[in-house]
Amino acid sequence: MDCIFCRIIAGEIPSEKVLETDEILAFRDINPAAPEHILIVPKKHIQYLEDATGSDIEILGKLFLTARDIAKLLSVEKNGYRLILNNGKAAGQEVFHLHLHLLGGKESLGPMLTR
Ligand code: DGP
Repeated sequence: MDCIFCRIIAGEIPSEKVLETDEILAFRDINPAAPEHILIVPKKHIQYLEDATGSDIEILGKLFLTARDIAKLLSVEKNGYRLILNNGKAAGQEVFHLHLHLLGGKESLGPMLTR
């Protein structure tokens, strides 16, 4: 298995878990960009959004609902938080296993990178 997130999900590499369900594992990013920086990862290996199919609609929805639950768990939902999905090289995707980043825990997360 050469996917680092698959190895974390399998328990071969330790991680600081925040929430786990049958289908999703959420754990702290090793290199946090904010006080709360959580990676929300489907246990199913999906490399890019382009690889997701109609049968993945439920898991994609659950990623967002889990992000919402984690925001509440970490008490960042009132101040606000940012969700990021880096898809592909130009976006800086480093781990080729689809995941959401949840960033929060500071007053301002800064401007969004839209250009
Ligand atoms: P991305 O650029 O969206 O593919 O982000 C991948 C993130 O994964 C990056 O912020 C660092 C994090 N990461 C990489 N390897 C590990 C690891 O072994 N453990 C944890 N907790 N995070 C990792």
